[in-house]
Amino acid sequence: MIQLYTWGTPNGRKVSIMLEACHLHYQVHPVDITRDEQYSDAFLTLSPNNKIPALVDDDGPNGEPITLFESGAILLYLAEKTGEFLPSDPRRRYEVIQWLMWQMGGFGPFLGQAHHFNRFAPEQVPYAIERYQKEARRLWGVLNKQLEGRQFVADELSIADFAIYPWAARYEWQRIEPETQFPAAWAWMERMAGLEFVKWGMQVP
Ligand SMILES: N[C@@H](CCC(=O)N[C@@H](CS)C(=O)NCC(=O)O)C(=O)O
Repeated sequence: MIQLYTWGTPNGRKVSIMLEACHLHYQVHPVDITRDEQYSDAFLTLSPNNKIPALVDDDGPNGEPITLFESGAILLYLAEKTGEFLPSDPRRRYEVIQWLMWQMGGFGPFLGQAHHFNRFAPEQVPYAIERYQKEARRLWGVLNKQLEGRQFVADELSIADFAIYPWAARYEWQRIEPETQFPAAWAWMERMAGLEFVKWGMQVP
């Protein structure tokens, strides 16, 4: 059985979308980051970086348990475990991996900063709001361009879509209006939102 330690945030939901997409059985352990539960000693043994998500699979490589943190690593692990949503052809595989890395290194962290300064910072910091707003618009532009004339971020539905979608779905916190500003990305979002396993994954925990 797979144990998922998570909270209702984009990085957690990437993994629940993948688990749902692969029809894997899993138990959800909510880690309430608004109550600092990510700093508990018990959670630290699973996630040394004190962040969700973390995953434990009793049936890991060679049948031995494995514990993982970092959502991108977890997505790659699940894709390799199941043989799904990550093509085996090297060219197509690296196409997916590069967009996964783009999300992990750019679309996630910078939009996270936009969320913080737009919604949660105890004071208005115009420089920071403008800085992350500008970067959010640039990143959305990159995504939109990639999606022009395509169904999915890479050549087929993949872990890259699962990684990017939950961040895109928080567009209001980023002060982005994808329907008018980024129509190709919006069409993809509607496509993603219509998938049953995405609906389920987005409700975890
Ligand atoms: N690079 C990490 C980032 C994880 C991350 O930032 N998780 C956030 C929630 S989306 C978290 O646990 N925040 C709690 C904190 O920062 O204390 C991943 O993708 O797994």
